[in-house]
Amino acid sequence: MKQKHCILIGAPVDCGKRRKGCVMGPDALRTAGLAEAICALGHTVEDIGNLVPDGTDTAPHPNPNVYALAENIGWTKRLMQAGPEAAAKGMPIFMGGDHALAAGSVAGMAAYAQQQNRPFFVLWLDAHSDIHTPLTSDSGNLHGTPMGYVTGRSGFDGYPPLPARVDPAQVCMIGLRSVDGAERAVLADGAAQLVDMRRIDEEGISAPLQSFLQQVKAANGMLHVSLDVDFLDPTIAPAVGTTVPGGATTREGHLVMEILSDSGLVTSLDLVELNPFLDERGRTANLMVDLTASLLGRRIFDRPTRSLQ
Ligand code: 6HN
Ligand code: MN
Ligand code: MN
Ligand code: MN
Repeated sequence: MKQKHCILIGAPVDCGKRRKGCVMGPDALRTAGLAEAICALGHTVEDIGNLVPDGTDTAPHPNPNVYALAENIGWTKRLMQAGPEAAAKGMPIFMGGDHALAAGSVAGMAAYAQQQNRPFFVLWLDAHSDIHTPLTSDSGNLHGTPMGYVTGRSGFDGYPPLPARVDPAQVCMIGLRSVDGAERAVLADGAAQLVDMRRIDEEGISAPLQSFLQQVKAANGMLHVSLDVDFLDPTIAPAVGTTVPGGATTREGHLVMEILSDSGLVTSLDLVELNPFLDERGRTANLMVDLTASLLGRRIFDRPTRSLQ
């Protein structure tokens, strides 16, 4: 594949939910050898270190369950700025940190695509749709809201205005198996492409992904991939606070990444929700690194093998 310059952005966001540990995510990905794995594929890597959130004050929120609103807004502002800066130099890889970081990473990359006059697409690999607003979230955990923010839902008072709204028709979510009632209600308009685990079981993971990528390619779009650890089955990826049984297998995960790699369409990536405190001897961190390597061109064989006729 074409050589890339990858910019690793440490985003130790741990305020998107109450259970602590994602603060260690960027360092676990470093320890698992993310930069080395990317370099071994012939790309160049620049690790800009860990960012800190902007300072923000907020008034009390009408939903009393909302957790750490000011810190979440501060991270959103910081990452919204960091993404386009990195994108001007190479391919941003946001090392989370929990999924609240995607409010900033996705909004920033959408703004960058708009500057480039290119349509913007998001592939959301997750057990969850994360399309709540702070008002509809029962848990009050804002890692359940980044999709709501970037698609322009109301209820994000105090957040920075969106420079470019993400069109739900340009979003594909794969791996869904835990979607709350209020989320089903917004997704019911059918705009976003929703690939739940049943569909993956029945049709395979390749066909729905390929059809989404056709859409990206035809539009000459930029594509942001947001990979939540809980997209994967908890038996292979235990290091996440929101495990849901029945997730993607090791091969389904790699196949998605290999197909993305072949497409050459991915322009930015989130690696989120890794909680190293919950890991077993680094296996989840290692798997996230291996999946990133597949996305960046690692192959079992150089050319696809074909079965004998
Ligand atoms: N994640 N829907 C649940 C909630 O609390 O709103 C779970 C959110 C999970 C968030 O996957 O990043
Ligand atoms: Mn998520
Ligand atoms: Mn999730
Ligand atoms: Mn399955």
